[in-house]
Amino acid sequence: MRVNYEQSIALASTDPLTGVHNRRYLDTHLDQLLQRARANNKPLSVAFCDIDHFKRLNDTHGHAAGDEVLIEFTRRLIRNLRSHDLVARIGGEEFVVVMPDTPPERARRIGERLRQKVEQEPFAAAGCAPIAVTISVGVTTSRASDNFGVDLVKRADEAMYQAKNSGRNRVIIAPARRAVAAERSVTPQENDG
Ligand code: GH3
Ligand code: MG
Ligand code: MG
Repeated sequence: MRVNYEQSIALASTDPLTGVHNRRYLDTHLDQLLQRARANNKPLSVAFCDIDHFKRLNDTHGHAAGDEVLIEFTRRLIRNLRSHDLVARIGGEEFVVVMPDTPPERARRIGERLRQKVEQEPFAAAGCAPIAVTISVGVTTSRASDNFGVDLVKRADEAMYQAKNSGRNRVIIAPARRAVAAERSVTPQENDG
């Protein structure tokens, strides 16, 4: 009975197509990862990856080929990440990678490596010629002002959207902070003086 219970928990938190975590798993674990990072005074980074023109890929090669691309893409993600990084499929062709103990520059390099690993080698799908695939990636690192894990995901998503707008197949780092927030952050020091 215990095994069945654990199996059903695992199923409820796993994406059936790719075998990585699903959005529900991410939602229930990300806050904890952020709190732990904070308690240990370590940076937590998030990469939001979205496959470029995936609808067109489906239209051109068929939905089954699209599924194969999703599976192979997940393999490449996992192969190029550490075992304690968290990978979740949160939408059709949208994946979130959570990287504990990862400062901004390393997060950028990892995002760039993932982008290259997708672009460099075309994807195989049954009955299709090799398929060229690219991804757009948004990257961010935890800040003192982040209260919830979703704050990081939202910022990484916005950076990913910038990557789409600036031509796709690229990695964009979320800007340091908004101008208004920057102004506010100097106010207490001015008051101190
Ligand atoms: P962009 O470059 O702006 O990201 O464009 P896009 O076409 O990748 O994005 P859009 O959101 O327009 O399309 C996503 C497509 O993903 C549409 C949907 O049919 C497809 N999709 C969603 N889930 C699955 C799935 O499980 N399998 C397959 N094969 N396709 C899926
Ligand atoms: Mg897409
Ligand atoms: Mg998308």
